[in-house]
Amino acid sequence: MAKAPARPSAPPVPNRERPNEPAPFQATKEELLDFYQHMLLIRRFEEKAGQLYGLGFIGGFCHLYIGQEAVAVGLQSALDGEKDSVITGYRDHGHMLAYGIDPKVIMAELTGRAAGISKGKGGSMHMFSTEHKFYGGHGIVGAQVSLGTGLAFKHKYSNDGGVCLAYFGDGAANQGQVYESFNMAELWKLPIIYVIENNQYAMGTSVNRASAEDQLYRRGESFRIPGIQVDGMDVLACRGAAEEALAWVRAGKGPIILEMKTYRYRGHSMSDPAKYRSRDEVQAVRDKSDPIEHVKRLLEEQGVKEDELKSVEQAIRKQVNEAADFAEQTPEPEAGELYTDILVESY
Ligand SMILES: Cc1ncc(C[n+]2csc(CCOP(=O)(O)OP(=O)(O)O)c2C)c(N)n1
Ligand SMILES: [Mg+2]
Repeated sequence: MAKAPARPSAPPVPNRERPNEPAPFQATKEELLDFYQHMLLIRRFEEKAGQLYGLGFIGGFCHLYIGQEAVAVGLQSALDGEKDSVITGYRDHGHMLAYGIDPKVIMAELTGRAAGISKGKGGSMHMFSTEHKFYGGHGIVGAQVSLGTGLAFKHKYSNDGGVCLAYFGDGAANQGQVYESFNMAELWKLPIIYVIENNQYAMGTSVNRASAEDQLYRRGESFRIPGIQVDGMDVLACRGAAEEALAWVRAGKGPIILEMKTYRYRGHSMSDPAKYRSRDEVQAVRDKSDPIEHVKRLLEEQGVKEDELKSVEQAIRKQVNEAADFAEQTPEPEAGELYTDILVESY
């Protein structure tokens, strides 16, 4: 067979600028305490939500964020609340709590009450707070990536200086619309941080079984989008990475990917029997890298006494119990609410 003529060699790839390797955030004692409080609030809130689900107070789906607390708390603590927007999937309670939104209105949303943040009509997966520029809460895997790209387009179009933080999972990272969004975002240098919360599983499928390229921070390479892999169990590493990514995007350099290596301790949702991994696997992660224990140790090293940490814990338990009582007692929406907040048009 005749040999194919040699192809002209490809032009050399020009040196492209890379983001700096993020340094861990240097937190003051007050900042560390603040991280600790937010993460512990998410943990206790989610435990309580799990209990209320078991008691039948919460219907439908309920996906808990236990184990992943450092990601939302670390990243969102770096945002400018006046300008920046956030969007995520259905595992969204933690992202709302990280904003400091009242746990009462989040819990009341879970129990489908009129006082809930989406008037009791969204439930666990569809929480919104436009006041905080938090655009959901989405049940369709990967949908938030293209919607988030739209939010970033809006930031750029109206020149408002904002950046969108679009979270999605390791499973969602295999969806087609993610890559259409990447292409457009890089082409138009949109101000967006794509945050892949790699919690190692998409329902019952481990990332290694589902992903040909399991180093997810590299998923933007063919679109020239840089990526950084981050220890998502370390809130200081998360915050440090957020600072670096925000500096990149705010400088007009376009999108960036953060792959947060994390782990979910509970099942995919409350109805997951979790037969695809062993208890030992979960326990080993808890023992070795629990994000809250990590910060607790740092606080102790800074001289914070056990009593002080105990009183933080007590205050949070009280806050969560009050949220649960409120969510059980406050009324359900009026039937007439079925006809509000809906779009009726012909196309
Ligand atoms: C388009 C679409 N396909 C499938 C599903 C069903 N589904 C819900 S969650 C999920 C797994 C997603 O996993 P991942 O992106 O890793 O997020 P995690 O649940 O781990 O946070 C799937 C397949 C869905 N909701 N939407
Ligand atoms: Mg996952």
